[in-house]
This record gives sequence, structure tokens and C-alpha cells, in this order.
Amino acid sequence: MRIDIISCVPSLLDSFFAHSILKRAQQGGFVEVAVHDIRDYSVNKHRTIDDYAFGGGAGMVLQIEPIARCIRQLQSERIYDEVIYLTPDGELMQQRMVNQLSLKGNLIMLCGHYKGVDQRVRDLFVTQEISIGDYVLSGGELAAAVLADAIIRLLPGVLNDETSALTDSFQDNLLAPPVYSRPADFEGSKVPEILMSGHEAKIDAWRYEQSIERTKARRPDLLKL
Ligand code: 6GU
Repeated sequence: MRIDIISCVPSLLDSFFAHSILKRAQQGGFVEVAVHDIRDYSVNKHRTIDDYAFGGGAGMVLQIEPIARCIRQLQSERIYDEVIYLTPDGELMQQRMVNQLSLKGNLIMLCGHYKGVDQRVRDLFVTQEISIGDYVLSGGELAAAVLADAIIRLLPGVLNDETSALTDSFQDNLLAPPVYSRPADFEGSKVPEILMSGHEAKIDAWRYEQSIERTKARRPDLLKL
């Protein structure tokens, strides 16, 4: 998979992809991530990328020309499955959507800023609009990082067996059960006996039951899906 992220603050994203699982995923050849600075595609010598909104009102709008040039450059290099715009008025990000995106080959992620992008970018280039939650961030970069992280960890080979994505919360609309490690007794606070019984079937049953209980208590809405 290849992910191209278009941003006017690319440095916000660079360090995110340079660490931990995302770094290993790239080094292992499972994903290629490229971050592009919209400013590099500006059509004037001052490298401007935003302007006042027609009709007035507070806030600057990211202009269509630099974004169009950047997207067209990328599309001349390879075929993209989706051009995703990260925006608070997009479709709410869910694990189901992430699973589907993880099966694609090449993705563009466009990060908005200020008052957003010129509507014509959305009309002419964007194929999918995604929000990561009902709150407003100052830009789409964190949202793109969240989405890319959620996708990349699902790519075959990125996680090993021990960190398998199959046991994640949400993969079966259930929250994950509690986990414990050594010591078995921390100042009188003990690990449930069953986990140390060595009885695999009983442990699986206990974990499943804990998942159900947790989901009922914290996210009853998930059980109705
Ligand atoms: Cl994708 N962008 C911004 N700016 N704020 C958000 C968001 C995206 N998703 C939730 N809040």
C-alpha cells in the first residue's frame, strides 16, 4: 500500500511516521508513506496557498490551484483508489471503514486547515470525506495520522501474532477484555485466578464474558450493531 498525505504543515506528520510500528511497517516494505507540502505546488512566487472567502466572513480558505496541481501530479504517477478529505463534516470514522480502506492499494489523504478547502476541491477531486469524531481539531493532520495508523496496523505482516489486530476492541463490535501481567499480586491487588489456571478453554470463555460485560457497561450501543 502507498499513502500520500497532502498538508500545509507537513512537519506535523513527519515525526509521527518515523517511530514504532509505523516506522517498522515502512522499513518492512508493507507501506510507503509520502507527505507533500501544499506550498510546493503554489502557483505564485510568494508560495501562497490560501485566500479570503468569497462573500466575506472570518477565516482563510485553502485555494484549489495548489491542491489540484499536487493531486494531479500524484495521479499522473499511479492510480489511486480513494482521495480522502479529512474534515469534521465527513463520515464518522469506524473500524468497519478502516478495514475496507486497509484492502486498497493507493490512497491520498488531504488535510484541511483554517476554514477548510475550496468546495470545488471536494466536488472535483475528493472521493471520500472522513471525520475522526464529533469535536473540532485545528487541522486535518492529526486526523490523517489517526486514520493512517489505524489502516497500517491492519496490513498483513505489520503486527506479529502477539499483537494481532484480530483481538482488538471493535473488531467484533466488542470491547477487549482486561489484561494482566506480573506481578500476580501487587500490594494485595491480585490477578484473576482463572488466568493462571493454564486452562485455555476456560480462559477464552472468561475473556469473552468479560468483553460482553465491559461492552454492556461502557458501550451498549455497540451490541445493537
Ligand atoms: Cl478530519 N479535521 C478537523 N479539523 N477536525 C476534526 C476532524 C477532522 N475530525 C474530527 N474533528
